Order: sequence, then structure tokens, then C-alpha cells
Amino acid sequence: MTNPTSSSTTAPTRRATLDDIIERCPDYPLERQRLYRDQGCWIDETFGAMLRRLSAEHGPREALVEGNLRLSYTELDQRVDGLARGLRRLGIERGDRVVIQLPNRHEFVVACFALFRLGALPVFALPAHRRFEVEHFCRAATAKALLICDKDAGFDYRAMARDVRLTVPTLKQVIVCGEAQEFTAFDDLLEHEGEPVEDVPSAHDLAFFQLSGGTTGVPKLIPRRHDDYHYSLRESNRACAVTLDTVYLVALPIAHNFPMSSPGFLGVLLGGGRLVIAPRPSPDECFALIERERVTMTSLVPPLAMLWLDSAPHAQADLSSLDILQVGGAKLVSEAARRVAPALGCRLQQVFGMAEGLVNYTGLDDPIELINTTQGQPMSELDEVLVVDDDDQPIPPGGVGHLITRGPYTIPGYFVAPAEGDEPEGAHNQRAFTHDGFYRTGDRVQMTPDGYLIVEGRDKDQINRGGEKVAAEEVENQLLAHDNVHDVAVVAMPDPYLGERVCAFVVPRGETPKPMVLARFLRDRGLAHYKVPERFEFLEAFPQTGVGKISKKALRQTLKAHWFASEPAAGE
Ligand code: OOB
Repeated sequence: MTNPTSSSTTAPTRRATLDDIIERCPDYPLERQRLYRDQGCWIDETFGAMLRRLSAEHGPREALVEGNLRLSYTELDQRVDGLARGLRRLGIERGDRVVIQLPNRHEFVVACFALFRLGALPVFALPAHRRFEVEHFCRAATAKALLICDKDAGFDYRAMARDVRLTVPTLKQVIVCGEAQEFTAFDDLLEHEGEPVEDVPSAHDLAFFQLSGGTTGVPKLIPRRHDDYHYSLRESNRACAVTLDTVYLVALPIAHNFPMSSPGFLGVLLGGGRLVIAPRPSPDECFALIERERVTMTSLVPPLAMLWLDSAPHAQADLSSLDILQVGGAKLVSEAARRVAPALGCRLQQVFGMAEGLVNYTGLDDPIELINTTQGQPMSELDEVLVVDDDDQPIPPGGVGHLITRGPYTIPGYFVAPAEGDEPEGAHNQRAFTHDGFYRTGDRVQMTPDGYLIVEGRDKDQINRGGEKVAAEEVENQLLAHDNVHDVAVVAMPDPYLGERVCAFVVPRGETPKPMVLARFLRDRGLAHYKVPERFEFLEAFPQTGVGKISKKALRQTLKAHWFASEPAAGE
């Protein structure tokens, strides 16, 4: 089934593919590369080399706990080599893209480092993604392999992989944690005997692709390099006071940038701490793990934080070890923030970050009011953060404006996908970055006199469903494929628990479709369930702006006006 050796005839094509990938990932301008090296931000250590060093320094100390499995730093390093040898045998080599879609389990950590060491490039999908998204990631990245688990939360990832393989010709390998059926079993790739695997990449090479929440039809690939990400880990470790005694609970989906690097599992390993992997973020399971492993720190999105706050008073478990609860991914309202210390007996740290780079933290010892009411300050002194008006001009202090940023760990551009439809190649980067390389975050913020940011809203056409980002256009495009949909506009509707939920306004064609039918239509098309609108409103025509575009603002106002009067949502 597998092709262990790469024949010389295929090698040049592969090399060309890697060059093409590199060319499509914008690099920092040379003078900024020099600056970031001179300032000591970018150092010469890849993630593969980092783990080797950590294994030498911390050998027998525990690195990772999952259920009954405990791996020391040495064992983790050895397992990574074991998998790297197996992946190499399978034909995975430098520059190959591998889409990883795994729930929280230790194999995720092992696979990341094994791919890093080989110089292969993971592309991080979330477990909630479905056929539509995974197919897009595999195609956009021209992935050679897909790493999944067999089943989780009632969903069979192998069945999805079968469909994806039919439509993505580059996808040669599917690797499965658990029951592999016709695919390659993860466990069979672990080659326990063999030479240590040499670390292939250089520190400024691409390391992996994160995925953007997206504002357009399809999520964009975010290229991250060893040196820029390594720096973001070191700064995070400083801001979050990670030490050898840190015990970090991975409760959010591990592939998300927040539990990966703020400081996340990578930062905590770099700091010599210990990871405890929670299969699910429910209070029951996590509270038990906090007690058993004496967890000191974890990160949550606001809805989960509120769930934990509600459960804590009835909890049987001893949560006294918990020192820091980080909350981010969406705005935490100050009322909820104030409840954290009394309910959980720990400190709150607000985290306002983005997979594209910039991360802001409140300080652990900041005045409590600052922690409760702001989203923190940029973690690096080299972060350039501007609050600007519509013409990119800085606005007077204290005003609300668009947040734009550049710095030593904020990408200078998304992966440039080949042109599709009317959109010329690279057009997205031209919109998303200013001419002098600032990333337009799409967030509306206010900056306090002491440089703390307060997130006030958003310009981007996105719904932030409790930290999960949904691009309106992506859902609109899907709905337009339905025969009874003439036009559609997807907007956020306020929600006390999730902050926002997805609502679709539809102008029907012919018979008005039932909400349930549209919701099912989207799920059948393989769209992740969190993107499926939970409310549909039907209109004869859309309100328009002065220039004849759909006025989403007017639609959101309609929604507010009908908030209490209207029918319940379509539901799952
Ligand atoms: C994190 O990363 P992404 O890429 O999923 O989403 C980034 C966007 C931000 O541009 C902002 O719109 C929103 O999520 N966001 C927040 C927030 N944290 C993120 N909005 C308000 N308050 C916050 N605290 O979400 C992410 C990446 C690294 C660390 C933490 C979060």
C-alpha cells in the first residue's frame, strides 16, 4: 500500500512543488528580518531541535499526561523519532503538507514534532471541520497526507477521508489514530528501533500552516516559521510566567492557536512544564483532572469559562492548585470576568490573540480592574500596534478605530492561493495588509492611555460564535447553491451564552424553504456544524446601502427589533 522510497523521477517534481509553496508564502522584508535577529527575537532553533534540547535538559521529567499514559521528555522525544522514521518510510519528506485533524490526544503532539523534524508542514484543521473544509484545506495546501482519528463524538472521520481522497488527487496517504480500516494505522508507523532522526529544516523555514477564521469564501492558510513562532512562545512564557512547575491543562481544541502557543502546549513544553490533555472541556472532566494532576493553568473561550463558573460552586473536586485561568478568543464581558477569582479561586488573564500573529495579555499582577475590563497589551516591545481611521491614519488616543499591526511574529502575508474565479492572485493579501506591511486585524479597538486594548467590535464580515469564527461569505456561498434560495446574507445575532450565533436572511426563489431543510442541506454539503445558521429569516428583498449593496447593518437592527417577538431557531 505504501511507497517507501521516492524514485529519482518524482524528486524534481516534489522539489518544484516545495519551491512553489515557499514562493507563495510572503516573507518578512529583509530589513525587518535583520532587525528581529539583531534584537534577539529570532534565534536559530527549530522546533525539532528544541525538543531534542528539552529531552537532554529534562529527560525523566514528565512532559505529557493523557489518561493513564505518561510520557517523560525523553520518551516524547523518542516517540517523535519513532513516528518520523515511519512517516519517512511512508514517503513524507521535507516540504510535504500534511493536514492534521485530531481531537485532544497525545498523538497530536507527537505528530507535530515528527513532521517538524522532517521539515514537512502540518496544516491544522479543527475536529469540528467536516468534508467541505477538510477537502478545501487538502486541496489548497496540495496535501500529501491526512492524519485523522477513527471516530470521535459519533463522527466517522474515515468515511470523510474516503470522500476527500476521491476529489483531491495529491492526497496519497491517510493515517488513522485507532481502527485504521483500509488506511495506515498511526501505531504501525511508530518505528521504535533506529537512528535518531536528523532535524531537516532551518530556523527561518516554514514550520506549519494555521487556518484563518476567514472573512471571505474560503479560509486562508497562515504560514508560520520556526523562528517567528518560537519567539511568540518565549514572549508568551514570560507574560504567563511559565516555569518548570507549570502544569497546563489542554482543554480547548489543541490545534487552535490559543492552546498551541499562548503559551499553550508548545510554550509549556519549552518552559519545561507538564501538559495534561483533556479529551473534552466539560467542567466535570476538567475539574477531576485539575485535582488529580494539580493543574496550575488552563485556557478557555468565554462560553466555557462561564460554564465552569456556574459549575464551580457545586464541584466536588479540589481546584486549589489552579492559579491562572486564561480567557480569550472572543470578548469576555466584565461581569463574567469579575466572577472568576471568587468562583474558581484563581487569577484571570485575558488573552486577545489571532492565528496571524499578534497576542495581547493582561499582566498576572495588573490591577484587578484592568484585568477585568481590558483585553491586555501586546506581548512584545517590537509589536507595532496602531489604531487607525478608514484612511489608515492614526486616531487620537482614546478613540475607537481599526487595529492594524506588524511585528516579529505577525505574518507578512497569507499563503497566496492560485487565482480562482474573478479574484486575481494575491488580491486578498492586498486587502488584508497595508502597503507598509501592517496586518488589518478587522477588529475595532480602543487603546487606553497605558497601552491596553479594549475590543469594541469588528469590521470583518465574520461571526464569532463563542470563539469559533465563521466567515459570512462562506456560508452564503453554500446557501446560494440551494434551488429555493435567490439571495442570502449571513449576520451575527447576539446571544447571551455564545456572544454571537449565526443567522441567515434569505430571499427565497419559488417556494419558501423550511429552516430545517436549509440547515440539513448545509450539513449534507459537508459544512462544519458550528457554521450552520441557527436562525433563518425570510424577506422579499434586502435593505440596501446608499451604493446599492446589501445593508447588513440594517439586517442586524431588524434582528434586534424582532429579538423577543420571533420564532425559535432551526436547531441542530
Ligand atoms: C484567536 O485566534 P483566531 O485566529 O481564532 O481569531 C482571532 C480573532 C481576533 O481578530 C478577534 O476578532 C477575536 O478573534 N478575538 C477576540 C479575543 N481574542 C480573539 N475578541 C475579543 N476579545 C478577545 N479576547 O482567537 C486567539 C489566538 C491566540 C490566542 C487567543 C485567541
